[in-house]
Amino acid sequence: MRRIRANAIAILTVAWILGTFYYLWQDNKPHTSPSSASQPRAVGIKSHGQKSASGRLEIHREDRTIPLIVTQPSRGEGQGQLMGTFDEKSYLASKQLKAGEDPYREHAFNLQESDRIGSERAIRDTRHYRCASVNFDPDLPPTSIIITFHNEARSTLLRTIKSVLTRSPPSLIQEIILVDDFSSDPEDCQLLSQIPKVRCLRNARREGLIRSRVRGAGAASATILTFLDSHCEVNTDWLQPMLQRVKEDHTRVVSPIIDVISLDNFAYLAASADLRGGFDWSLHFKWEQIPIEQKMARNDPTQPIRTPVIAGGIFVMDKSWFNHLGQYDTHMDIWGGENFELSFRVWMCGGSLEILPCSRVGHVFRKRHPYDFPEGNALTYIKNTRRAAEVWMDDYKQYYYAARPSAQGKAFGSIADRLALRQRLNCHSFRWYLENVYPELKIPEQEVVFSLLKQSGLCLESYTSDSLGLAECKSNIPASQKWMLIEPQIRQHDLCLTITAFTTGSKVRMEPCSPKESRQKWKARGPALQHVVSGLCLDSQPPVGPPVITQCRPQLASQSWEPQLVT
Ligand code: LR7
Ligand code: MN
Repeated sequence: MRRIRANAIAILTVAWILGTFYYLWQDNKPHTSPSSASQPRAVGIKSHGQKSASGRLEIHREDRTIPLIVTQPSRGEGQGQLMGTFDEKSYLASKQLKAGEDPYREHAFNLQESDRIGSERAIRDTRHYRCASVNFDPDLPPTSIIITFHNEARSTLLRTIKSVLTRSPPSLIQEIILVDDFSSDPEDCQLLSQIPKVRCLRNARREGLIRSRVRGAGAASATILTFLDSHCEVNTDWLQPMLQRVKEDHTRVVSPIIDVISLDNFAYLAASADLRGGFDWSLHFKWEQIPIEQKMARNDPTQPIRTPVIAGGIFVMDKSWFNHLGQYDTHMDIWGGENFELSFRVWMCGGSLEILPCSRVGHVFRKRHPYDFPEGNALTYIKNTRRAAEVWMDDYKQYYYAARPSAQGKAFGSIADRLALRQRLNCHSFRWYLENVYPELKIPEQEVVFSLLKQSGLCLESYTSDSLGLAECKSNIPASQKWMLIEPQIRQHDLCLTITAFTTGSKVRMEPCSPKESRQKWKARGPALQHVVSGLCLDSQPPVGPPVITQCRPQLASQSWEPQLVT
């Protein structure tokens, strides 16, 4: 009897243990990739990090259980092979923080923490669990990784490089090109070239990230370029989804979801998978929710997300497509604006931009720039964004100037070569971009100001499109006497004051407005209205029949047009 009881207890115990294992295995299944099924799990935190409109980082946390996947060096590559003769300890030791030194001072993040956590650590696989079962072509093309930096901390730079080497299939990394943008210590870069595949280019003077990237891209030997900031940490299988999309269509420019590495404690936090890149009219980048219709249509969370703009620092692009589209605007300095210029150009000239949710890369978001801007931060940002607006935004640039009045009158250099590029590539208009790529960007309500155009007590009036002339100013002002003076156009609804030829004596009539029509461009010259291209002025002579354009003599009564606001 006792034996039977003992047996029963033993059987029950075994069944309980098996049951517990089965339960755990079931629970584990949907979250865990086949390669990581044997890895430990732990409680983690899911968070959403984004830069707010004010440029501050906002982190929203939501406690949740997420599998911890310890990402190991790729199979077959030992540490020794990966790092070659590079001596990590001495590289890091020579730049240790001194006792009592402010750990945020030099890099605007907590250097002490970055140094402490080491160059290699376990981070959570922050992808949706379905990403682990997505398949990629076995023959994806290798890529050149380009990292530009100016006075980056050694520990963050090394972590960026090491995570690339340990978390990418080695065959896909052709090389890592470091462009040292004239950092104070040339050894920051030089010593790293002891790591196999790592090359170091040093600028002879400070160029800024835009020209540095162009230099790096020029030196790249792979057919695909991958750009990274110098304080990143790539996550499990980050590279394959991006190479796959670019391999399938070389005009795609793709970005990962950019996870947040805390600038205080260097915790790796998952960003929301429902965000895309957007901006406001002042050309300030912001993360925004995917529009609700698109969100509803997304039944597969591994699908790419179309994005109007990319954040700028982390993306993959075919090298010949990068060259074909004109690389970057190399007249942009130091930092800022190049992501808009590239994004507008890619969309408007035949490509597309996507964020791939199955690719995750962590980035240390900071609240201030830790480096100097030789021309000043504000002026540089204005110069760069003004160039982007002037080349790509057509008449919509007026909203940029309205949102950033300080940009008016600031020098931005010649844009002739970029305009020629746009012409040569036969790119779409900015209006096309707004209608097809970013219809959610609200066009500001135009403050319509009407004005009378008075001459010797009479008012300019349009009767029909062909018939204009001076008439008695009516107290109950008719639409035919109200003019909108929106430089360079003189409008009535969608009709514009248009010259019929460029020679003196040519008649003036009303024609449908078109932003490109040079016959409709006017500017004020004293009391006169001068046609920009011909240089001739609006003249009410002959008094009968439509006005004409004649040699400018603003002192003539027949060329004097006094605007009077209609209130
Ligand atoms: O003079 C310089 N030379 C450089 O090489 C100044 C900077 N740099 C390097 C710098 O070391 C870093 O590697 O350029 C890179 C970007 O500079 P950060 O990290 O100081 O700026 P950021 O993270 O705010 O930059 C974001 O916006 C920039 C606009 O010009 C670039 O597009 C950055 O690449 C971009 N970073 C990202 O998109 C990562 C995600 C952040 C967001 C949003
Ligand atoms: Mn950065």
